[in-house]
Amino acid sequence: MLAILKLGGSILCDKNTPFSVKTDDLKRMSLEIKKAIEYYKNKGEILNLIIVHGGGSFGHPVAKKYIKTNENGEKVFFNMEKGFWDIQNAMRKFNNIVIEELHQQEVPAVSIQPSSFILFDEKGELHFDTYAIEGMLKRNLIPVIHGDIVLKGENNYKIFSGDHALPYLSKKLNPDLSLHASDVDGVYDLDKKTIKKINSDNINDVLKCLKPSNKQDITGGMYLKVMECYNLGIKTIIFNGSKKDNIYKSLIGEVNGTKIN
Ligand code: IP8
Repeated sequence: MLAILKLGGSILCDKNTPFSVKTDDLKRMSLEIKKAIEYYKNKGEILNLIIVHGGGSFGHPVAKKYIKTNENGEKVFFNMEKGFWDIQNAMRKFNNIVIEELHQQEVPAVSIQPSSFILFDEKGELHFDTYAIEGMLKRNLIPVIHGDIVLKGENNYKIFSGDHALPYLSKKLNPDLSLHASDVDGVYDLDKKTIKKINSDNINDVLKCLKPSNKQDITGGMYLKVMECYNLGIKTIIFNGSKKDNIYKSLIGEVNGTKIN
């Protein structure tokens, strides 16, 4: 059983306060992950798991300091001799906190730092070698990869979002479960009801309901989540990871939310 689970930054952090972790929630989610590992073990199966987490109140506020709007109205990075490390460092700290808590619950998590080996080429194509990740999975380690700053093209930079990582890994590794834990019940329609399914029949209507990300985030919020998966043809579910037991339920294939396929 292979699952890829993205823990959105908003369920791990208070986005209004830089460098704040919701420690009780992180503990609960780690316990639920442990419980899912035990569930499969009791059935004589192994849960191979990749965890992806967002930038939360670490990556976003720090990256914002190094982005400005140029004379053509485009958002560009500046002062990256300092900024690359600043963003990398903030995400390393956050990733350490997440992994330490997983280890408190005896989840064998290990770190994957995107800024060291992932990049976008000039055309925006992602270059992401998963050989080490696959080797870790074979050894029953749980790679924990995160949103980060990465290189782009000849001399640019780009934010690599957890919402790039999940669809990319899902396309490449074809998991049994591809899971997006967010702080809402799924994708809402204009009446705030959860849309059960997104597919080619309703994608145009859904697009009218998608709002850009909240003001603290520099990446694309629900729009990026839906479109990255939809465009790559990934079957995934967006669900509320803030609700008790939902992380566990998602890992055993029993959570409610919005299914994309
Ligand atoms: O929260 C953003 O990752 P995301 C990462 O998954 C940084 O979009 C460094 C802001």
